[in-house]
Amino acid sequence: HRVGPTLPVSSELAAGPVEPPASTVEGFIEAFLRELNYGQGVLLSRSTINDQYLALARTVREYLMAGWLETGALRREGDRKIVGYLSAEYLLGRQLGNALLATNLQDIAEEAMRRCGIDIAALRAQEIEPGLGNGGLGRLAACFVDSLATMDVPCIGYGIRYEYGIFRQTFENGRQVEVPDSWLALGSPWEFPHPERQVRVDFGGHTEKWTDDQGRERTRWVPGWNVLGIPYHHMVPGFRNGTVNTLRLWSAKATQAFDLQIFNSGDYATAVRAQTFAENISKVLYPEDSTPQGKELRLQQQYFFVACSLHDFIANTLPKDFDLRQLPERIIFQLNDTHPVIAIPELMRILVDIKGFDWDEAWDITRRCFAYTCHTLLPEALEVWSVELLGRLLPRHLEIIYQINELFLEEVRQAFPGDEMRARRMSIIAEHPERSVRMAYLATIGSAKVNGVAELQSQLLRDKVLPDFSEYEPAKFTNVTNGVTPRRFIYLANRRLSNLITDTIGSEWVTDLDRLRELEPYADDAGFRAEFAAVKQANKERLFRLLSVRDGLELPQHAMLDVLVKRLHEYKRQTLKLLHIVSLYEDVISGTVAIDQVVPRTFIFGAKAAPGYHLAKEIIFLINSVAATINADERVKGVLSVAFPANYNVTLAEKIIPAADLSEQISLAGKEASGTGNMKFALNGALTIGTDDGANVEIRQLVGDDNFFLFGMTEPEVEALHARGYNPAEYYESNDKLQRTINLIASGHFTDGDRALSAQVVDNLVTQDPFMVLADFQSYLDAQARVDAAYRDPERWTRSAILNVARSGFFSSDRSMRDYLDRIWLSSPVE
Ligand code: B1N
Repeated sequence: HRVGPTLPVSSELAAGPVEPPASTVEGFIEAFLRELNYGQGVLLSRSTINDQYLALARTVREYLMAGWLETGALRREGDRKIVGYLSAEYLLGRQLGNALLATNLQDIAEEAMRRCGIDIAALRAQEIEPGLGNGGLGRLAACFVDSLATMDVPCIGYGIRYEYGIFRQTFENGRQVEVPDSWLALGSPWEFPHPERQVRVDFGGHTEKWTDDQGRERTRWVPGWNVLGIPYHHMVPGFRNGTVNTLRLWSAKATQAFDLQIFNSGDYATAVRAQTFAENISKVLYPEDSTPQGKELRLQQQYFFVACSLHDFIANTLPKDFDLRQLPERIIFQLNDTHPVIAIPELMRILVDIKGFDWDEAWDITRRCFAYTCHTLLPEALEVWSVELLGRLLPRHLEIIYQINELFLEEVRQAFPGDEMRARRMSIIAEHPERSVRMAYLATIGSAKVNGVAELQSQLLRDKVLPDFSEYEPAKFTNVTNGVTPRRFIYLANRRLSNLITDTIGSEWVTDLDRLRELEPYADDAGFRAEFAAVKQANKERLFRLLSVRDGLELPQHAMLDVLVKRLHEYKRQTLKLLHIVSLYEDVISGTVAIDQVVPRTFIFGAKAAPGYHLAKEIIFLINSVAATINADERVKGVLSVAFPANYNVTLAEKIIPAADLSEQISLAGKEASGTGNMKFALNGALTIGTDDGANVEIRQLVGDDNFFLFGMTEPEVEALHARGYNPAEYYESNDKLQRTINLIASGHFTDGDRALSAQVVDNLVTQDPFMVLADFQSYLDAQARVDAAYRDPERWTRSAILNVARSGFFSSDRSMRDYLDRIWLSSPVE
């Protein structure tokens, strides 16, 4: 079971400091102490937890090193097509546990640490997760690179090494306060900087025409300023297969030009400010999930990492004499939403301006090198860049975009003579409210394939977001439903369930998740159900211990755990959950329902709001206010509890999800592109209460209606209601329970009598309610009543939970990767 594959580079590879076949506890201790003494420079007796964590991390990564070097050599020497995953976000989560899992060193490392007098759990807890993403989109990228390594598919993940990832959320008096995330502060043992492989990236300036020696008119870009990109490499280990792919994250550094200014200008302070300006590019992750702000620095980030990545691939990864006409046979750049779409004009610039290709040939190559994934349905989430900004920052790219547009619209006019409206609709350039570039259109025109991330969204993408384009090139459009990695989200996060599954059906499921089907018959086995329920209970107790230490929360041990964790956004409707909680509470305190008739529930929220999203922050405050009031009210003590632990992130998700009984997936139909939390919950044996939205649709189809609590309007019903004219006040007026619920909130009951503190959320619901919370309220309550009834029958509930696990194997990101390979990466491009 050696970790490395067969050694093509063995002649170059020194004997490992830890020989994997000799992976023994003694060997591990020796390697660990060597790292501690000679790497970290401390004696065990003097070492801090951080010293020990760093030494352990460096020990584990040594076991991956041979595989990494070999995988790299194989990729460079071979001629297999490589996936270049271009993503502005990677929400990786902690690395230590995953590296131990990939190398199968968990038990050895634990025992080795024990013999050194160290609790490995404390070292795990020392790691600050790299939070280089906002939510689902960034986590998806991390799951995808995990699956590609596990499937031994050549992949380089390209992204940005933000110095500060997603902010750390704290609460002060119930209000969100953002703290910078200094994830690098204590040292980061998982990254390998390569300053010698720096890449120069240009910005600004102007363009010029010139004539080459063949008499052809050419254009060159005369940039105004530049920065350097320094690559930091991360290992992406496959699951015990010896493959270790690479994640290459770029960090911005000022160039010599800035240093020279320091000497020449005499204005030292200005020159240093200029340097800071350059290095700002990779300073911080923009914390907006789904709503781009159109900020100049963000466009700089996008071009910065894309320019570095294309250069890196063409100049450093391909052989020196590579014929670029063959580029589409060697690379497919997958565009993770529109954030990296400036790569399309960048490749055109490289081919035409630098390599001297004719436009048509360059365009033919370019279109076959890119594929575009759209992750949204919200119109406000579609990125546009003002022509003014783009022209100032990237003048040559703007010219190229205009040229692409002109030629494309010529084609459209030929295909639809006289249909000028259509040509205008399909133009990459929007004229209103200001002249700007529609990045989703550029992505669609410049890619071989376009995909959505769940069946419903892919259909709506074709019908509503890009209808003219799907009519024009129907074969270009496809779907790949999202998935999640079973390694992190089952094996690592839920060891108890993993052991139960492996004891029952063997261990193949870890890399072949459809095998979970074999659990189906055990749903009817009372003994298995008891073991399954015991796993769930143990996971709850583990979570409660954590929340007690981490957040000072004391929660009842035996209530239904009802969980809503995801970014705070109106369309995700955290307020609908809040209305449900308040209605249950109101039933009790008004004497409508006796307390012993209430199914005990503990509600868990986890959500970060974008710092500038005012209403989202008001909703957070209201959730905290309701939580404080309900938790302090003796009338519902032990029956209704609300917990909102701060700073929901991957690490906390790994503890919460395995403990959940009920998964809340309650977005307004037609708004959530896919969701991926929904899949993680189902795979960990939670039942879903959800709308017909995103991947919920597919979850319900697979697990069956009996094992899923469906509620709410369908997408066509939502559309119809919009068309009729939605008036939330009608629902408020006509539904007594809704009225009492909202009135209790509006009365100031949860805000120390201060009505103003809940007014913004309440007014918005009653007068605007853009995501139709009130329209779905009754249906949601009815479904929650069905949840209660089901939960009252523990055998029935556990049976459903087991069937959720057994039937959710489809949602492995390994399956997503197979679909990308079949439908996009290895399929012949559309004509
Ligand atoms: O991408 C996830 C989906 O499962 C979610 O449904 C979807 O909301 C999410 C701009 C986004 N879409 N768009 C973003 C993130 C950051 C940003 O700056 C947009 N995130 C999603 C994975 O497919």
